[in-house]
Amino acid sequence: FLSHPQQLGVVAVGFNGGQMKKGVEAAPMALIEAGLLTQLQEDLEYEIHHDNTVHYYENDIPAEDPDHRNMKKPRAVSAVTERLSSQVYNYAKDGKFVLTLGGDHSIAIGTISGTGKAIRERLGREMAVIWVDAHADINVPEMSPSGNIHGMPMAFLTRLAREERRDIFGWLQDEHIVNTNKLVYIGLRDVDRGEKKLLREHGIKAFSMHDIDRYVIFYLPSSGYTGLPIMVLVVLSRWRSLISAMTPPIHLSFDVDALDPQWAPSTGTPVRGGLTLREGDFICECVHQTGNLVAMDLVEVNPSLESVGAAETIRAGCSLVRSALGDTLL
Ligand code: EXY
Ligand code: MN
Ligand code: MN
Ligand code: MN
Repeated sequence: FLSHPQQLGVVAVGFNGGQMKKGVEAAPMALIEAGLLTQLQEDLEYEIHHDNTVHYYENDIPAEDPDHRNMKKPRAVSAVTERLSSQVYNYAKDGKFVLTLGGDHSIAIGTISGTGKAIRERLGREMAVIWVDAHADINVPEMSPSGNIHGMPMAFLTRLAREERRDIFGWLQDEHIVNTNKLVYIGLRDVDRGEKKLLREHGIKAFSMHDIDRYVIFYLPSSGYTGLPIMVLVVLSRWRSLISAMTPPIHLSFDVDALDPQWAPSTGTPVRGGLTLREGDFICECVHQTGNLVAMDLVEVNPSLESVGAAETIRAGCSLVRSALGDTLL
């Protein structure tokens, strides 16, 4: 039993520069106004540390930011994620769980580098990343079809992409980096050709929608749907005490577009054929139950797209976060 409340550091990141659509910067405020932090505090009894600010990082964004190696707004994304990395690090180094509300997915360069560094220092361990997304976001700049950096964060975080210039991700050091054998994808269904090649060459684990369908069908009880998509996580949660010593600390990076547009229509790059909200929540619950979750990002909610679906998308986002923070049982 926990005798003291769990400490939760919250970072609200109103950043949209990793892609071209306006509106994703409004997500943190929308999620907070929907009551997310109140729910975490009152229902789940977290002690919340938050500066009551949505960060837009205006002072970090350079006036001149020409494309570099096919990347759009490289200096802006680099400067914002560098700042965010130390914000996240400052919470994680004290052992707080870090919840980051984005923003587009480029911000994961900041969040994951920050927790990765803190976990190395505090526990002497390499952290694992569970990346739940329709997309792999592992394009090396030169092979990106769009030049949008939200499609590249895992490339920089694993060093499959590298850049020496300090103002364009050259600030990423060894202590920030994620080992490709500590990365697992869930929900993939829109992966570029070059990305598929990288996943194969580096043996990166991925549960595509095909795998989710296969496990669900395989475990579908005769009386209706309960959903057991992620066998590995279920196994981990069953033998938690046995395995948790072997399981690394986990950073969960959840892109709301992993959900089917039916549940999360208000997002910049929706792809049909995705997770149901229940499957998304179930993944989050299982990750929570490992006992090893140290941080979560929720990204790519864009309340200005698909106005009818915005409230629904925000509610889905709140539900995913609550699930990851332990809102499982009665
Ligand atoms: N793979 C495509 C690209 O790199 O342009 C699409 C990326 C969309 C990324 C969204 C946030 O997950
Ligand atoms: Mn993404
Ligand atoms: Mn995505
Ligand atoms: Mn718990």
